[in-house]
Amino acid sequence: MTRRTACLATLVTTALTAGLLLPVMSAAPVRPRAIPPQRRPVSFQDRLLPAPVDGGFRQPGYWIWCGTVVKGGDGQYHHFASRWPRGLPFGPHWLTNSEVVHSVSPTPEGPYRFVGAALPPRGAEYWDGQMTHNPVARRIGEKYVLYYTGTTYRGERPSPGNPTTETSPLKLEAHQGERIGIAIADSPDGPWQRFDKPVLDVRPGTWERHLVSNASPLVMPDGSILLYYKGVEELRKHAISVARATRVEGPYERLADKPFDVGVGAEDPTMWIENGRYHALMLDTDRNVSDKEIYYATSSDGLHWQTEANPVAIPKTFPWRDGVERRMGSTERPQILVQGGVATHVFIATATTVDGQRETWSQAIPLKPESAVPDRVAWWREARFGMFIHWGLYSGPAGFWKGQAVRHDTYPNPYAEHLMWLAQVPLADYAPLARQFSPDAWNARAVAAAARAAGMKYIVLTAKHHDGFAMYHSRISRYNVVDATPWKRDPLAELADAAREAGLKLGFYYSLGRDWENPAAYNESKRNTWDFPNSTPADYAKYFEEKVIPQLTELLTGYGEIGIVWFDTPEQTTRKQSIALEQLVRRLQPRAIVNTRVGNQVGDVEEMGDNQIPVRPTGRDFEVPATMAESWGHSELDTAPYWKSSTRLIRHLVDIASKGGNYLLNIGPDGRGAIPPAAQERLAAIGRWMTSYGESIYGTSASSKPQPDWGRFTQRGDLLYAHLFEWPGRAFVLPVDASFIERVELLTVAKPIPVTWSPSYGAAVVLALPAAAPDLHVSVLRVTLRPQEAAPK
Ligand code: H79
Repeated sequence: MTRRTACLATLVTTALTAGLLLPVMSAAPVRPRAIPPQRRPVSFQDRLLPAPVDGGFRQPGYWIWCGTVVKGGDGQYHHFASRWPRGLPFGPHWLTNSEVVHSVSPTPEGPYRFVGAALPPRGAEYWDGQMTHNPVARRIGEKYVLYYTGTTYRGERPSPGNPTTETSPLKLEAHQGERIGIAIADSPDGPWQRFDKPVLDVRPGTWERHLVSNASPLVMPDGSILLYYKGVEELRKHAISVARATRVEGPYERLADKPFDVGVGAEDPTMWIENGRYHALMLDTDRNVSDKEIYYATSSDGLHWQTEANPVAIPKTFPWRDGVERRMGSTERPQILVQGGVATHVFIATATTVDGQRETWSQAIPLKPESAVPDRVAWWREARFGMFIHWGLYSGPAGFWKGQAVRHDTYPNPYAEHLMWLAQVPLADYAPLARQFSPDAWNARAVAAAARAAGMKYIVLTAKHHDGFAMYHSRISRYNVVDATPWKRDPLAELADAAREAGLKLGFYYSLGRDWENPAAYNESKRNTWDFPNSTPADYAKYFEEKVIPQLTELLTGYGEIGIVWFDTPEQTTRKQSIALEQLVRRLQPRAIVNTRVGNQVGDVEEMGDNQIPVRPTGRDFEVPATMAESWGHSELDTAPYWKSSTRLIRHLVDIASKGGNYLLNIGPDGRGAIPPAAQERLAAIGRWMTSYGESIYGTSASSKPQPDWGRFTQRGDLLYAHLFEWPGRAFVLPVDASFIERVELLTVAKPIPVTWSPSYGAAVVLALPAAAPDLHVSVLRVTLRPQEAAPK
């Protein structure tokens, strides 16, 4: 602490004790401001529009790779790509026989019509005399520029009658000779001026001593050029770095001595500037996050790049305009087309194998602007309140096994849905519970109606809990509610219909890292050791591929639109598996939210710990899953004292909304499928409160006002809601400066009652309130703020 601040601190303390602080603070009253959770960066994948089936560029008889497009002064789109004869195997002949060719189309997406070779072989005596490859076309100032990789070698060019091999001296010579060059023209039709030297050469003795290739220029607003490129130290050891030039011709000077960290093993970047940020697409060569797919990174300075937890930008299966799902064999070499500051298309080098025949081409994928990407969390943020339903084979036993209450060393009243694990019930004894499962009181319509009446906007049902039993009609496991019970009904299907009729969103819960029925579902501490003592960590992948992925596919395709996929207990799940799950959801239900319990920081909304309300806003969208008593599944051990009062539940809802989050409140239907009376009473009480005061919850955000002792604030636009947990009596000091207040009303069951107020000292007003609280649980004051002067955001 400096002396000056130390002095100030003393002054403040003195002022506080003397009751003088308020006038000091009133100097600069702060207008209450809604603080919505930060929107996550737009994921590139959400920008992909369906790809035209006949778009891009292909040419019979040739391998086509690395497409790049620039718009010409003629209004045409000019596409440059590498090609080499199909009569030669793809590799290593891209390295010996590629040449950059030119094609043209009136539209960016093509199909492009072949024009001719732009950079044909010009003789082994030139550095790029035998091969030109990986073009990137840009308009820089008045010139058109092709950045490309070139090489040369002695001897004959291989030909269909005389191919070369991966290990031939010729191939190695061509590989080691790779350098980065430029060609310049006044028009995309050429003629292209080439140079005697590459613009970027190797640096002996460094990480880029073997070769440099695959350049990606980023033209900066000041006209300078950042040139990203790949350096190779030795075979299969490559990295990305960046050089800079103030003129196209160079010199290009390295900005760093070392390659930079792009977070994931990366190759072939394409970089651009959009909406004031740097963007990059690269290839996940190390298969760290994907099956060698294209991923996305952003940067604020072009040098330090960040990726999202799930950075996959262009999955191998992407949407096609004819609606047919195709999985590409390869998707590489992304190149971006930016028009008027907006990325409008991405071009990728694409390969598929059809009937044993490999085909490659340059594919165009149109893009939405970032601003047009809908926020899949919007409805959820508006909803603020949902119903969780824990229901399964454990609901009948309700916390008892063989007549004994099931307890745990440290919990006298543990979760009833963990029965199988807590009592170490062998599968042979647990599975027969299904034969007694005949819940005659289950009524999906009544459940949806109860949720709706409570003011809830979405319902999440346990499709599979830790016991591994599917509460829906699974076709890949007979251990499910339709095939294994006399009841033979699918409650998820019934709830999906009922929710839709009631205007509620549907979600399902899926226990990811625990499955006590599946022998391969390894889990460090919560696995079924009594039936499957020999499972090992390596088994988890088998369980993941053979149960998790197939069941999620069923759940995502068989029940109509899904609002949220609610994963739990990721535990053994690897980052790649978490990403694969999110990718599966994106592909099958692009509008569905994924919670963060998919694991490894992946997901749209942050799932807080069970019954854990954060102390302050988290800065992200979050949800608190919570119980009315102790257990999630119905439990006879949840006796009256365990149940939280309606008042407490309503205050939790308010508290969570005041921090910008959602409340997912659980009910545990019993073995007959009935909602226990204690839960019904609470739902009804919350519903009555929400009917009168719901406007203070739905679509609100946290308020910038500090949390008061007497309750909470929520805010929506110019409406500030003060939730009073304790009724203050007739005079109440509301800590909002008089100059910001237009109107104050007390919300009631009937109608809002105007409240008179008088400016007090400092940034507060004194309200004249009735003597008695208008509401038993939480009373609500609605403060209408004066419309804000046009202020910068
Ligand atoms: O589905 C609900 C829970 O069953 C699940 N998450 C919510 C949404 C959950 N799984 N594990 N946990 C919560 C935490 C595990 C707690 C435990 Fe215990 C503590 C397991 C053993 C000790 C309490 C006491 C539960 C069983 C015994």
